[in-house]
Amino acid sequence: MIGAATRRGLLALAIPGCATAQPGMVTPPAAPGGGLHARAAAKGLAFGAATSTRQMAEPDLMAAFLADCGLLVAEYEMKWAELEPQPGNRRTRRADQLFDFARRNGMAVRGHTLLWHESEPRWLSDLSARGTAAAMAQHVDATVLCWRGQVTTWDVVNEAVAPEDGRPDFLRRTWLLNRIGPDYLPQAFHIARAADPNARLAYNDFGCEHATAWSRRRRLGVLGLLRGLRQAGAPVQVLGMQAHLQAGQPFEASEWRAFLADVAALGLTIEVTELDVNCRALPAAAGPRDAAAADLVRRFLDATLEEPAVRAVVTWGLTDRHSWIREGRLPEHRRRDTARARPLPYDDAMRRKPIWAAIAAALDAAPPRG
Ligand code: 9MR
Repeated sequence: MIGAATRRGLLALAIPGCATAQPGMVTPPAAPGGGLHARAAAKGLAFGAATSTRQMAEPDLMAAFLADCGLLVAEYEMKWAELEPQPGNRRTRRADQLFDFARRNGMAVRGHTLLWHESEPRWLSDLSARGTAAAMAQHVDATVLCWRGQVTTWDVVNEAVAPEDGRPDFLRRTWLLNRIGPDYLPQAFHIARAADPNARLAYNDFGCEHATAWSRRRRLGVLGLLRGLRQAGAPVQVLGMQAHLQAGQPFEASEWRAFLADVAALGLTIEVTELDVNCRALPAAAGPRDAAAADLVRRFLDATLEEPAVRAVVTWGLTDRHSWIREGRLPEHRRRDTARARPLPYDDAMRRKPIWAAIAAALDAAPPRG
């Protein structure tokens, strides 16, 4: 199926769940040595990417997705504000489309994300402390039950650490924390576990990867949170590391490996969940920029995949055409020149970039999992 779909030229193949081919859309030629998921699977790993119902209307993108991904993550469709814009009025149509696509194409689905301060529905702020706790419990329970048996790993809580918020435990001062207290964290894990005994349950966070004082504080916060969850008997099994890498910032393999070993020593597995590269600090010319971004990805993945507890690599999108970095919502993503961000494995025309080759080479070099 993939071989036919990946011939260069107009995409003539109907991809389930996608619009028909449009003139000018090309698909990448089959990769010698296989797609990224095949290379990952050969080592006992999974490879996948975030995508969205919007992206499913682009056949050339979905052909690459089929060729490279064994794991699908919804970029926004499974977040609380999307699922329950009005209290009690749940809508799952868009997320279900992604599940259908994954099922038809034999892909696993990561659940992203049950609780995240940036995706809380607005109506939550009208609730009392008790109402907030009840709404949280209801949301986690209903969402996990809805796709019970269909999600390999759930990001139960996303980005709960923020040392800059000034708490001694480094927890982020979110609505849930302020209303319920730190106990909202173990509660969420227990509710998710009861709703699906077989899904793996993850804590997911960003900003831990670099050899900077900022990252080091974030790592302390994450380790503290994981230890606290374990002490509370919460069923956390996976640490998701987003890996929004920053070109120009130092990366030290030994320091990063020591952190991963600390996490593994807690009995957790690790998944790379949102890999991409912010190249704002790199020159505008695409050639050198892509080479430097790929070098960072290679060094990061080589160090990461040496840790046997690491089980999956997921990129936050597949093509530069669709990336949150291009949206430029964060000041640190905005370039001083007019060059557009190039954070992902494929370029705008769905040609494989050096980042793709770096991921492929790192997967090929990874020690096999037991
Ligand atoms: O990339 C996602 C963007 O399209 C959405 O509008 C946004 C809000 O749902 O979320 C973005 O994804 C975030 C992810 O869920 C958590 N880590 C940071 C990602 C970038 O903001």
